[in-house]
Amino acid sequence: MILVTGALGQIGTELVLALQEKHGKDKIIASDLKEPENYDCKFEKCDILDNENYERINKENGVDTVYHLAAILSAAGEKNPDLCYDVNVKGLENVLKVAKKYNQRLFCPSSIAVFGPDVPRENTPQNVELNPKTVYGKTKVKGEELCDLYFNEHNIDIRGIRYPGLISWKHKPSGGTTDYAVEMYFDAIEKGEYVCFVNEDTRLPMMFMDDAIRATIQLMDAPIESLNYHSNYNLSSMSFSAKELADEISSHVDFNCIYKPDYRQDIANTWPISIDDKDARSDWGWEPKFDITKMTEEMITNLRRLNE
Ligand code: NAD
Ligand code: AKB
Repeated sequence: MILVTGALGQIGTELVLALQEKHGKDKIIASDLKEPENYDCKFEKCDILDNENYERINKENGVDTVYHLAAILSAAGEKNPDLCYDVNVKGLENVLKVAKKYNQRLFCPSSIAVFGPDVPRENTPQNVELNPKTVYGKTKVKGEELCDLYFNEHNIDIRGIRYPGLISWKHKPSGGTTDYAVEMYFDAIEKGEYVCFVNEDTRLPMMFMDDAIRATIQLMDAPIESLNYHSNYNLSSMSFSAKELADEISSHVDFNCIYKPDYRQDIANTWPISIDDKDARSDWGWEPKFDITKMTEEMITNLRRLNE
């Protein structure tokens, strides 16, 4: 059985569907803090900090693989650092202990937030000193370290990707810094106007969700002998400024983008502009399929359909 924690979030919403398609609906259990209504998957309500309940769910269901997505993202983390540390570090420790006890395979995502402002911001390499400025980034570095420890000392098969900002239409994200790129699409369609919380020159690494889900499954399917890294693969697809994205959306929709940077600008300023992902490409054959043009066509088509 496969368990997905944080299943109701931006990635979980789409990963559960993809895993259901690959393995069959009865093989997937979704889990999150609150039980949703009319949810089309076996569901277990669980706070990741409640280790007794978390272990019970794993034991009772014979879980052998976990996709651990429960987390607090960067903007929410700056507002509530204690919660961010608890969920992202203590929560992960619970997941790792259970993975060790039941010999599970584990997917645990990291983020471009592990990088700080002192690394090369263009084509940021896989191996650089990690010195993030945000609470979220620090918890993600700690997460990578814990995963490495469990891989090396306890022989647990753990894999993970440093996702860039993910753009999707099935779930509107909240709590992240890269959310502006998603919100811009939603508000362009729904309101014809978007107030963007970073300035127009802000350029960050981004990826369409379909590519991110494909990469996740591809990494989990890769033979372990081919992997030179485990919980921390750099992954890249596209980079654009907020203004370039607004221009691209404007070629489909008549909308007005206003730039009013807030505290999230400071977070964005410390992150890379683009990422060098040559190890993911050579170790497990990663190649993105979506660029900004193709992604925008998909986003606009689907959001228009949902708003009809
Ligand atoms: P999200 O915020 O959309 O979803 C996280 C989910 O975790 C939410 O549904 C939330 O209810 C749940 N959660 C929070 N606290 C919990 C707790 N105590 N117990 C159980 N569940 C809890 O996040 P996401 O975008 O889906 O991100 C998933 C993972 O991917 C995270 O580790 C995140 O750091 C990483 N990531 C995401 C992005 C992105 O752009 N979406 C980029 C880089 C890395
Ligand atoms: C965030 O902005 O916090 C996430 C991330 C890049 O980790 N989307």
